[in-house]
Amino acid sequence: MSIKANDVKYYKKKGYLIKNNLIPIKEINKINKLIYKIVTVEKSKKIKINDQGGAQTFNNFHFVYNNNSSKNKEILRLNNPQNNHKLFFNLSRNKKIISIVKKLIGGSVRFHLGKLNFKLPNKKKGSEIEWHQDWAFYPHTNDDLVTVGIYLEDCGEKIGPLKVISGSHKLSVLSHHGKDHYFNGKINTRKNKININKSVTLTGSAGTVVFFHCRTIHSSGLNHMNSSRPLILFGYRACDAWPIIDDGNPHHDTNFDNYEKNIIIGKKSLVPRCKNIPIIIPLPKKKNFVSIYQLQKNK
Ligand SMILES: O=C(O)CCC(=O)C(=O)O
Repeated sequence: MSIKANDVKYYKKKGYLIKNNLIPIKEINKINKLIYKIVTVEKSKKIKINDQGGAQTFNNFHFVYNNNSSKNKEILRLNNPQNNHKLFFNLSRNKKIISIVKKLIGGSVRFHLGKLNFKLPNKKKGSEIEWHQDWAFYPHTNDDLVTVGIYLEDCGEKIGPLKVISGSHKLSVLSHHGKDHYFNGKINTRKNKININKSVTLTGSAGTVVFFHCRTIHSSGLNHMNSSRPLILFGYRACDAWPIIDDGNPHHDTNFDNYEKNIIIGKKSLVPRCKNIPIIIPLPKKKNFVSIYQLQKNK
């Protein structure tokens, strides 16, 4: 399955696209079984977690926690699931997803990032995601980058679904810095006159896949249900979109071979395509920054 010209037009206008039931439920069930296994093993380990689980690097596979109790681990995220399990890796290279991504970002595709987010249950504070643009975290030489969200469970209003501001990818790049001038990974929506009452909630059944532009403003609220909400997020970029900073994902300065290995469609090239778009460098960061969850706690 690919997409039609109308879908591409819609994405270019609105900055997002939803494809219902793109991944068959059989495949989703297998992934959920694997997640259950991984999480059960992790929770049974009685080790004290320091600093939310440590910083992300392109080649690790690690958990991010809401607290550091060894008894009741509140898992917020598994970074780089594709690095350790074939099922996740295959999903990150899923033909249907990649053919859509190819059309949305213009022909070449390089894998950028993978994460499995768990939104904690019962309105537990700590896993809301405030309004932000992914672009603010990882500026590139052009903005042909797309984030892909894969729903592993039915995602209704109460489970803390993704919300987007339609058309916001066309706005200027907004400051994600706090009053103290540190990067805090969120937008002051009032100051920037972003009408969040007009946001679109991206609900969908398990197997639904959402695509959004790296500059689309998005967020997700509290989970009112009594189990964690899993969501896989994969990022892809055009092969000639070169990262300006090392964001802890495959990067040419850190490991060039690995950077090249992540090309899915397209040819190797050392020629970045530079687009005249505004960029704000996501620095300085407060010490011990681990994830968006921690960053956004800063005012
Ligand atoms: O987990 C979510 O609901 C959204 C996550 C998100 O926007 C992010 O990790 O950048």
